[in-house]
Amino acid sequence: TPVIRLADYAPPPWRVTHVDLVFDLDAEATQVEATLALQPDPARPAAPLRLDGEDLELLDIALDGQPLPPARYRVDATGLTVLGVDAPCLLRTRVRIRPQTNTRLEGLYVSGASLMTQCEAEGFRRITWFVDRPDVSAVYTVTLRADRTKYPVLLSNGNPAGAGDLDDGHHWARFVDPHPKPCYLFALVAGTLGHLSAPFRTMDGRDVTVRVWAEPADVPRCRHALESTLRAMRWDEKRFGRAYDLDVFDIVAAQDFTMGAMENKGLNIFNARFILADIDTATDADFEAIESVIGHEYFHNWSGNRVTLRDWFQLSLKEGLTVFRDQEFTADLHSRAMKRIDDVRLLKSRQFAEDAGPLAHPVRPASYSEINNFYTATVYEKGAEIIRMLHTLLGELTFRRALDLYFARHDGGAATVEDLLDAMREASGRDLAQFARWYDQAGTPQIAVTEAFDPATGDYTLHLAQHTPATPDGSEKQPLHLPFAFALYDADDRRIATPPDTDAAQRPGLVELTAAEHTLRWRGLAQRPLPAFLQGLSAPARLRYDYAASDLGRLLRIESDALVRWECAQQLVADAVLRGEARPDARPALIAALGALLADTTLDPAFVAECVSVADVWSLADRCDRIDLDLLWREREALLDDIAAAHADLLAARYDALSPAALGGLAPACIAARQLRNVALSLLTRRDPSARRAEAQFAQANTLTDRLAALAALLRVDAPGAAAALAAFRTRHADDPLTTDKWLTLVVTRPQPDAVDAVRDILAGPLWQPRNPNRVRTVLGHFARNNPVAFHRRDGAGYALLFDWLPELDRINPQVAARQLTALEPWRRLDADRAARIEAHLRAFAALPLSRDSADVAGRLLG
Ligand code: B3K
Ligand code: ZN
Repeated sequence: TPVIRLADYAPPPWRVTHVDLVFDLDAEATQVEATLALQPDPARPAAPLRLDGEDLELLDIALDGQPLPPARYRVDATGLTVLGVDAPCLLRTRVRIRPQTNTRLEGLYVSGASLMTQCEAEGFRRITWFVDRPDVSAVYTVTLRADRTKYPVLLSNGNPAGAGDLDDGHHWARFVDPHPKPCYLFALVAGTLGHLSAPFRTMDGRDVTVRVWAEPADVPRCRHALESTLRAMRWDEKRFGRAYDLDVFDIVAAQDFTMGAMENKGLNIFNARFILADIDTATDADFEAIESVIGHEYFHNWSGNRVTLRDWFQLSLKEGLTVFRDQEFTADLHSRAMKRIDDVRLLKSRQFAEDAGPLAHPVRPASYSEINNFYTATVYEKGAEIIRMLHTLLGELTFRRALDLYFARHDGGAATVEDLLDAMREASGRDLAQFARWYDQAGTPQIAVTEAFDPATGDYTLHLAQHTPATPDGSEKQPLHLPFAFALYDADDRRIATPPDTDAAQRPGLVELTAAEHTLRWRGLAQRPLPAFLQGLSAPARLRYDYAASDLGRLLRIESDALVRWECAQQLVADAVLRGEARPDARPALIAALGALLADTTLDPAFVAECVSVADVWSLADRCDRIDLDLLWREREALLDDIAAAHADLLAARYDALSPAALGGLAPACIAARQLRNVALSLLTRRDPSARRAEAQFAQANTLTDRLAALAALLRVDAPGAAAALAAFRTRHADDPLTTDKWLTLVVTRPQPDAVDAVRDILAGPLWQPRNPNRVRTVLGHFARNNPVAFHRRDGAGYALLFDWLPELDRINPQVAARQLTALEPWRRLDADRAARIEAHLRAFAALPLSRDSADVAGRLLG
């Protein structure tokens, strides 16, 4: 397959400036008439006119109003070439496309009774011939025509510009989008949909109608999404000075959607799971995720749409920046400390692992064969960390000025990472040349800290050495420019304010590392201080510093930064599980620290819950060169048993005391209470084979959060009431696909080897819907990622289930299939037996005729 390289970028030889689209919509066969105003690049007048197009059936074609004879054009599998044109012209094509058979869910497809589109990254070429690249922006006029009964609601980007009836039961609606946009932001929706709406007046006085659309039965569950949208619109005005720019803003829920959501201009289309919520069908985490994804897609209106990308290599320019913006949105509205812990957990469990494995790539990759495989934790989450470091280096005010400059300068244009860094440099006067390496160098830097203390002189030195391990691209690693936050505590737990002597640039509590090594030196300290590093995770780096267990316990008590406190708990857990013999004091220190946290009712229960939740096996495995899965699982289970035993009374007391709040509604205090109470329940149930508490909670639960937590606890210990509870849950929610996915998740992640049989039964039954991405992610994705005991069963029965389905899934939806493969990322570090089984499957799979998506991932996994 051809490899596309960043170094080969060239501007488009032809541009489209205006687009007029007329759709005759029908699930079976839709006709698309496209009139494109085309302009050659004056610098390259002789370049052939080549348009991208896939799976299009040509009906007719005309140039400047004249039918084009066959000798003047050529159609092949990837596009259309028009011969003999070298001046601005109008090209009109009419094609037939088939939404019903479009199982890839790229381009125009059917979900339920609706028609809808997904064009990013390269789906528009499955709708009509076009210059399908992000640096070609055009103004669109779109006319939709469809059967009025089947498709009463018609939506597209921009402002409504007329609607009416046609003969024979059809109707039409027209939309004009005044903002030039690349075709990946095109969208249309046609269906029988209901909506909730609210008015919004922007800070510059524009009246906007905001609407959230869903299938009629689901409309009551759109309230939270609508309110989240209004919050996001207001917040972006306040925090970033960004206002909305159309008269309508529509968001549509789709049950069949390959990703989470899509920021199409003025018409966001969402996976229904990031829209639909009520207290009975969505968990507390779902509510928060919905608000965050709504924010994310809305924030793209500036970071992505008004300023878009020059090419797909710049993907993180919109994604990293927009993730940073959505993280700040949640942090400003809720608990900043808890949000950071959540984000760092995701970064470390997904992105650090990706950066350390066969799929590692720079935030801005140098090449790709399938761009859809680069919507990764690295591009998104590490990309957001890069923006966060810029925010740290520049400070809020300068950072905001830099972003204002970036938006003003590139509004309506297609930008690069350099453009963003230039704005940051100009607004701050800082040299960011070395900082730019973050975009092009793969791998997570490690910062090894060693210390020396001389009691005679009170001299204390910290030696900081950064090193980025090798990645599959074999590139040589350079030192990175990174903000390194730190604190020293004296014997009375007070922070030492004296700045160190160092050659590194510094400000209070932070040094900027630029060289491979730096030394920080203090003089005349009374005792060896206790250091804390990387507060708030000031850089996406791994810290190597050999803390004594007692110091971790102390830091967990005294440190002001919640993230570092949480990291101390994580380190104690890792030491107890992975280095139990070398570190016999880690376990008692952890248990004591957790006891102190559980006993302290002045702390945010959500924070205590985060500290008491023991990291999953993959997060622990991330710290190991070789992964002994069986040992990891056993040791982790033993630790959980020890914690449960040591704190049985405390956990029960907290459980009971938190119950009134936990049974309240959706207020933050109630959510936090449920979080800690459910961690307590899970531990308490380990010691109570009859699982009475879990059964009672299941029966009394008035939230999905509590019902699911109780059910999970019952299943984990195979409690006598587990089967009945599982059946009751199923009956209660049988009609709703999203809640059915929750139920299936519990079934496929039940940590018992015979969960394989349950997965096999599901795959043979009516709940298995391989064309629905959510269902595939639920059944195979959760099984492969979150059930190490069953999926990685020694006899290979788990792997066989995945690979039985992958070839078919790849024919249905390549993006979804390729994504499932990434669950095998750590395979080479597993024991020889497991690795050999997986390798055999991977090789057999890679030998099949595959999509570009799956061939690419399988190839890179095999290295
Ligand atoms: N930009 C979309 C993702 C599109 C994925 C294409 N395979 C959602 C987002 O990040 O906002
Ligand atoms: Zn995004």
